[in-house]
Amino acid sequence: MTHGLPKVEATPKPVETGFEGISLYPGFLGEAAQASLVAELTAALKAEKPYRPLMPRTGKPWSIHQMNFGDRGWISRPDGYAYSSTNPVNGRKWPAIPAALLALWQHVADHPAPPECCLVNLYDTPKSRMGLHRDEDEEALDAPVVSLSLGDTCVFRVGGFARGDKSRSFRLASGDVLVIGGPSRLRYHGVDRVIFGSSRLVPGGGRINLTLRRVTKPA
Ligand code: MD3
Ligand code: FE
Repeated sequence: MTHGLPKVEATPKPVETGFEGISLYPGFLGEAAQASLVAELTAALKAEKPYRPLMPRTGKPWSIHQMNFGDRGWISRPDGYAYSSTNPVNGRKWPAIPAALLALWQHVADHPAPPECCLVNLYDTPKSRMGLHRDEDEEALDAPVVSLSLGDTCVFRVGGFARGDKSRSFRLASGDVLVIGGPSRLRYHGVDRVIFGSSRLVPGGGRINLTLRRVTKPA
């Protein structure tokens, strides 16, 4: 067990979210696995500094920091959203997706191809949030999105398929894994707020979200 994930027989059952295709695994990662992943991420983010992305059109900075692992990184710039194999800040290829996260995808994604993007969202101030949006820049919309939460709990919102549809919020705590696929893959979603100081896992406080996505259709 080098990847720090629970044994397969210890994998918890998902709880009902009320949305077909959205499965929540509360506490999928135990405290030891969370701590070892945070240590690995802290080291990686020292070499690859997270940056504040800019909103399309307005060029306004986001309230969070981001970076990517994997062959395809998701970026937000004044000219739009895109997938890029290189970091726009330093021009270099993104580092490889950590083995523990590839293993997480294998456990829960029920998809034959590996993820190509691991977007790291750092909710590092009490004002950090993410507005309602859809993940729609991927060619492989048949693949699910797998999300892991670390650190402070957040209030997460899921809506419908149009921006104004009714929505519901629920909390995501440290170690929780969310798998979004099937008929819910294109639902609107966002992060209303982070309950700052609710966890002591992340040095300096805040919340780390790791979102794994398949971007291209396998050849
Ligand atoms: C529900 N990140 O990076 S991940 C994103 O917590 C993003 O940082 C959020 O949305 C975060 O794009 C949420 C969980 C997630 C991802 C995709 C979804 C939930 C979803 C797609 C449809 C419905
Ligand atoms: Fe999203």
